[in-house]
Amino acid sequence: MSQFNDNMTKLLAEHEAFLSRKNEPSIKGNGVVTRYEYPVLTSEHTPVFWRYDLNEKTNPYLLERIGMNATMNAGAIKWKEKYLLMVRVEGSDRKSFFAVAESPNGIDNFRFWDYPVTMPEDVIPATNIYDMRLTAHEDGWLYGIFCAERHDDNAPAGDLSSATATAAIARTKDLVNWERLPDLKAKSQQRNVVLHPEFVNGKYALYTRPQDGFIDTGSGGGIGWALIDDITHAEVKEEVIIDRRYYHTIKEVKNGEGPHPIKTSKGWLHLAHGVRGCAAGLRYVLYMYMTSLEDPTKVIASPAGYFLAPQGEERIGDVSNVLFTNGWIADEDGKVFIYYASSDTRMHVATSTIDKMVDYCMNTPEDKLRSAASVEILKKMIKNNLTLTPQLANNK
Ligand code: BGC
Ligand code: BMA
Repeated sequence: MSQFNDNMTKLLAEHEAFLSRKNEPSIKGNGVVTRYEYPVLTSEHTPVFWRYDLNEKTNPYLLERIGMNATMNAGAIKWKEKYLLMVRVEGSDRKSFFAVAESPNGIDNFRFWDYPVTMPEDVIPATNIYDMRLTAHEDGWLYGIFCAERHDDNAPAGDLSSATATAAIARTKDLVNWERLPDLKAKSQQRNVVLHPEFVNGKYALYTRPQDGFIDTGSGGGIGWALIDDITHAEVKEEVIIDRRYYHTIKEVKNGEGPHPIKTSKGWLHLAHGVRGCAAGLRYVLYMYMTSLEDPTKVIASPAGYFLAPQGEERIGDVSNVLFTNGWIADEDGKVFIYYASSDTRMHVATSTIDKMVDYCMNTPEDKLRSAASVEILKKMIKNNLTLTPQLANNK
């Protein structure tokens, strides 16, 4: 065997061993979710034949030709009994694109489909596309809503960073062939737009996230809700804020809907991200809330604080101190697979159940927005526990 063939065989064998590695629950959990030892997807999971030219004539040194930088912010769906992630893959050229990765069990053995998604362009081509939310809508289509980013040509000459964020809409029946619909029309810029899976008053419904500028949400008060007459020419005419931001909370600076909510007998179960600023930059954590089945604009449960925050290696990456989510899968038996990215670098899974998450939402105290109120809530818990179990008290 030639040296080249030898090296290539080794490269492919090592990659196969890496892809088929079993993932195990990590030991410590808080009861609500189980985290796992390994990330489910990293840039190293991308196929060898995406990165290497495997032709000895054109690549005699067997060098990587196309670098993959990150696999993050994935949409998710159960599809033909497989767990599918619609991954935001970012090349070393900083361009993001979508690619599907599939696993038989949702926890490990994720493998990318051979080709990335060919997403048709809207009238004005986007520079970058990312963070797709998948919704199997009751109209029979599978929708993908994602952010399309373009340079802001109104910026002063030489300002190459100002950009615009718009919600792009596409639909498919097979996750391969996509029909691109016109981008969402709205008064403000929009990122983190998510399609609700059911019609509401006969209309499509969107979770929105109005923002004054590309980064600043400014007067955009939080996660919004808008009814859409025609999804093929979607326009936000009226927008109400359903989940507000508050001073000195985990969502002081920004928040945004994660994947579309899961319908439960107690209400719609939501997963979202909240952002606060600090000396180290922006800190992104995940939180939950619930809305009413009768009126999906009405919040019925709002547990205080974060549900998941970056831990250990999750804290470090291209954009450190970030957890972000836009995909989860609820199985028929009530098990839920939460897919989240850490630090704009890699994808993880955490598992829970609908019952546990509903319990978490309904029975975690709300944020009363002041230290003194938090202490009162804590004292009540301590008092109840020590009344019930006096032997636990240290100073009797
Ligand atoms: C990045 C996103 C980020 C956004 C706002 C974009 O250029 O690709 O990951 O969320 O900027 O910071
Ligand atoms: C954005 C998001 C994500 C990203 C995060 C942190 O606002 O939309 O794309 O994970 O910032 O960089």
